[in-house]
Amino acid sequence: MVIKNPILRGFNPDPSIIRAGDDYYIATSTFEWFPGVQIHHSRDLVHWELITRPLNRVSQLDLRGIGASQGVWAPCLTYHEGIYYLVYTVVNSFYVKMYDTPNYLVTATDICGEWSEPIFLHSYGFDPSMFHDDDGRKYVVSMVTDHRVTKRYRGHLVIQEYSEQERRMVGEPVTIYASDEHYLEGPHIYKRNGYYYLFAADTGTGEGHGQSMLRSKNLFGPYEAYSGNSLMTSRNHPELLLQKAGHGDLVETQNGEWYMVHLCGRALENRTEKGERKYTLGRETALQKVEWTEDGWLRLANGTVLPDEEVEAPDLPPHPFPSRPPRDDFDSEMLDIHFQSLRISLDDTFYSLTERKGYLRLYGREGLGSKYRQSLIARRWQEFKFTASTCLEFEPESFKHLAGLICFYDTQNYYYLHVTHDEDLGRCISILSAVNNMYAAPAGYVPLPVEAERIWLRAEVDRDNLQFSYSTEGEEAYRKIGPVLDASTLSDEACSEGWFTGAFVGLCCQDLTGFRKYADFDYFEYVEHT
Ligand code: 6LW
Repeated sequence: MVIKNPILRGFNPDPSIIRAGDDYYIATSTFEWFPGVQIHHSRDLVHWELITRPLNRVSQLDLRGIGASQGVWAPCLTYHEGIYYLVYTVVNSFYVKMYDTPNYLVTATDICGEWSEPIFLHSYGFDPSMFHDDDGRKYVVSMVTDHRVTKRYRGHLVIQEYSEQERRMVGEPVTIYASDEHYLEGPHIYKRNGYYYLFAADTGTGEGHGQSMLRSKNLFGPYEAYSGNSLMTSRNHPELLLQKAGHGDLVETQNGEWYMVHLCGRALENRTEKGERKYTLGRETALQKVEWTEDGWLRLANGTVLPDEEVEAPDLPPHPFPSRPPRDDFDSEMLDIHFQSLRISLDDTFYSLTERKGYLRLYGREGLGSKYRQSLIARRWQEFKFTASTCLEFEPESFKHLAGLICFYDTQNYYYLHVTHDEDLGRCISILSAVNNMYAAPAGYVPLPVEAERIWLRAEVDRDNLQFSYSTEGEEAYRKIGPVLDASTLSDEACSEGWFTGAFVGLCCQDLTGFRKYADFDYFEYVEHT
């Protein structure tokens, strides 16, 4: 068996991995998407399945008003004596140097069960990670930012003790790393053969990203850097499939094999004006086999520092999961786990799967620029080539009533094929595009036949091309609407407000009069093409 990278395709950055008995779990960042933190499960490191998102109540996570790519950053999952610990940052501001990065802890005894209310740790930096020392004491290490323009360390990591009994940080934060040359973030600490290892991402999350390692006999340092740093990077290798490799975390199998989970990205050749390649799929997660050297450092098992697309699987029994049908008919009373909502909780204040059996009813709410109460559910783009489609019934009475199929990056960047009403045309169809807040309607407004009850909508994405189609006579009668659109605008590099997530496709409904006009969607289908 081989591990095929990326293992978690589409927007799944900052992976943190644990093993609990024979089960492996990876937590990844979710930013402004709700519920917060994705957890995938595996038993063989080859097959992975999305199983839960722990931050699923507003009392745990209130993202209303939060900016694009803020919210939940870099969770760290650990498992100690039967308890799962999840620490994470909820970023409130980072567009200015004076970051607000409150860090929280939630715990659970069942990874899919109810997670606790959050415990506030501190706001001292981001990328918090919990380390459980042999004596049971717990520490949180984080990446401290510094707003002082003239006196700012590029990399500055601190560690502080956490008292489980008092449910708060205790003692003083101690700087364990400060450097103007090497920028380190995403720190994790492990203990092995008497050494504390500080494992951290270097050089930021772009194509220069890498993974570094330091060690010390003392938890509080001084830490000695590994001469083999970066022990993994795709830097200067634009030909590799897995770009941006870094932000790693380690796991040991039941049989003593070691693997490193890490962030990566797959580039489009289409570049921004600044010359950066674009990543519509956001930052993804890959896995590499690693091995310890005789002198107690770590290297990739392939003998290089370059991440592999195919990696030798561990010696574990295969454990595939059943594949999901591409079409969700909305026959279940539960929304499919792949859907997330924007900032607000996924609840019956804006959708219903029961009011009309077999349909998803979305009540129209705020506009696509709103950071508060949108009626939008969407899933990640996970491959360069896919088709997404839906069929809706909607009777708009005002141009302020809209419903349809959307390709979405953030509140400033999307392509929206929607049904609406126009005073002259009656019910009609249109595309609204937003590219860094520049609006256009590239197909104009096309009237729809009065007798058509159902409208089929389709988006076909092929790398940087997006073509919308629609039909009023069934799935056999699609006709194109609008030009081929530039899908690469929905990428980390092209979006100017936030740049950490990835493109989504989904369904939404707006009633800008405030009276909750609803639309009924019969299904949502997402099919990948290789
Ligand atoms: C993550 C940090 C980073 O917390 O991006 O560029 C942040 N570096 O490690 C969001 O993924």
